[in-house]
Amino acid sequence: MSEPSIFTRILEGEIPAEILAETENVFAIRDIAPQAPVHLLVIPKSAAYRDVVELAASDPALMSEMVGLANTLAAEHADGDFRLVFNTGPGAGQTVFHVHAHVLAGGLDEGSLG
Ligand code: DGP
Repeated sequence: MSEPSIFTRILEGEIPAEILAETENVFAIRDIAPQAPVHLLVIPKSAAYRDVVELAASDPALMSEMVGLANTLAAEHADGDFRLVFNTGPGAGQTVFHVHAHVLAGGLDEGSLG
C-alpha cells in the first residue's frame, strides 16, 4: 500500500481543512495557495484514480459528480461562472496524484487560460 494522499488525510481529519461541501463520493476544500479570488478543490473521496485521464476512462459518473459539485460551489462562492482545471502529470504542475479539480472563479480575466 502506498502512503495515503494529502487529500485522504484531510478527509480523515488528520490534516485540518474546512470541508466546504460533500456529496456521497466527492468533497471540496479551499486550495491552500489560491491562484484566483475563489480557488477550491473538488476531490473524489476515493484515491483510486491518479489523474483525470484514469478517472474519465474508468468512472465517468464520478467525474460528472465532480463537475456538478464544482458548478454548485461556483454559484455559492462566486457569480456562477468558473474555470475547471485538472493538472495532469508533473510537467503540467500536478503535485498530488489523487485526482482533483481546481475550481477557479470570481473576477477571472476574460479570455485568459492562465
Ligand atoms: P496540483 O498541483 O494540481 O496537484 O494541486 C494540488 C493542490 O493542492 C495545490 O494547488 C495546493 C493544494 N494543497 C496541497 N496541500 C494542501 C493542504 O494541506 N491543504 C489544502 N487546503 N490544499 C493543499
